[in-house]
Amino acid sequence: MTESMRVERVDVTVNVSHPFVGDLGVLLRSPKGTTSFLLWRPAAGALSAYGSSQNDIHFTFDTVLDWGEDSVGTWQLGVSDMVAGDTGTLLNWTLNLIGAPTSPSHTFVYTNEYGAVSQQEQARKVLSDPLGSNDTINIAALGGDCRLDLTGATTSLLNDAPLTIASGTPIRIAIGGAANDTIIANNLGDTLRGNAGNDTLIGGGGIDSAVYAGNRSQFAVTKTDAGYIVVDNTGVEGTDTLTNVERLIFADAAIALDTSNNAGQTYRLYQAAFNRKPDVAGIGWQLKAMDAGTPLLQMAKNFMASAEFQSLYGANPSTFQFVTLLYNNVLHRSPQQFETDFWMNIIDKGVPIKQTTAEVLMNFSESAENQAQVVGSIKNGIEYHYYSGLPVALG
Ligand SMILES: [Ca+2]
Ligand SMILES: [Ca+2]
Repeated sequence: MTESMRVERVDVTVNVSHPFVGDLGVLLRSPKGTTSFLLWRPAAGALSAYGSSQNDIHFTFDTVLDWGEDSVGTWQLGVSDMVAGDTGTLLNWTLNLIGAPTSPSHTFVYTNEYGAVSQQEQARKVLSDPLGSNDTINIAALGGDCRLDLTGATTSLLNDAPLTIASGTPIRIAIGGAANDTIIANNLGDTLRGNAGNDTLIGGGGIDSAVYAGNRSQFAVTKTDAGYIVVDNTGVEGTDTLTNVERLIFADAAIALDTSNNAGQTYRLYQAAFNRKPDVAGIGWQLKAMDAGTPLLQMAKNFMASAEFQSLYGANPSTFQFVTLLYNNVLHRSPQQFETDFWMNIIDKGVPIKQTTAEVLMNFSESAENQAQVVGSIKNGIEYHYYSGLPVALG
């Protein structure tokens, strides 16, 4: 299922030919993993060990166990025959999802009037949007120092007026004001824009980005023990202090700071698979997929299927050739005999453990030897092309 909706009820029509349905169980598994038992050995129980002797099932079941789940992903139907003897066939089945459109995103804009208005209308002092998604809070019009705690753990301040952002409000984008702001991200992976002033941007879980209006060349980025200091040399966007922020997005370039995690792994895999530095467009695309949850192993498989990989390794190399080329291309040396023997045993014989060639490529990529070769190139961040929009996983 590729279309997104918030599921309320699921109707499943099943058409099974079987001479003894009392043997059968039918269950549905949602993309999130919820299992609904639609049918379980009908009429079997205290009165009958065998269950119903009726023929065939052609019936529409419904379940509400998936209420509130997103529809996107693979829905699986399982039919099991728990008694030997009679056999049957699943002729066909259909799935009908009943629900509501996925919750919309909202933008909450605050101005300098908030203080006076919230004094008169107490309800305005709480920002809550439990049914929203990918919300934005925009305080760009505010002139005083502000504090935004997107987690809701502490009180936010708009100029001097308190605002509580209710825990669970799904803000993904926070836009600061003209003065010195503190913005604390939630765990959704947020985009934080401090705007003018000396801002403190504190990341949370997920991939957090700090966004600047100016070009990369006008900023000085310095690593500290706690994070990074980003100074706008033109003065327009101030001197910002960043903690736990993984990405810097300037008008003309983006820099990934997470060299120990997604960005570093993606860079190393490029270097390992293709024996070259990644191009900014290519790594930007792969990084977006990885941020969306594409596993490194899947990325290794995708890289191995590419024409560029096959031009380096041949379309169908022997295991010996493959391992030798890995040493040449990734580690830039010739393997010793014991090293080729070690990997050939793993790939061909499963000794001491079985690994596929993609797993071996991934292991070379993440090996201490490759990390040491690559660290000099990435320690100050990795430039990539920023593709806008929320991340999408690659299969
Ligand atoms: Ca600011
Ligand atoms: Ca700033």
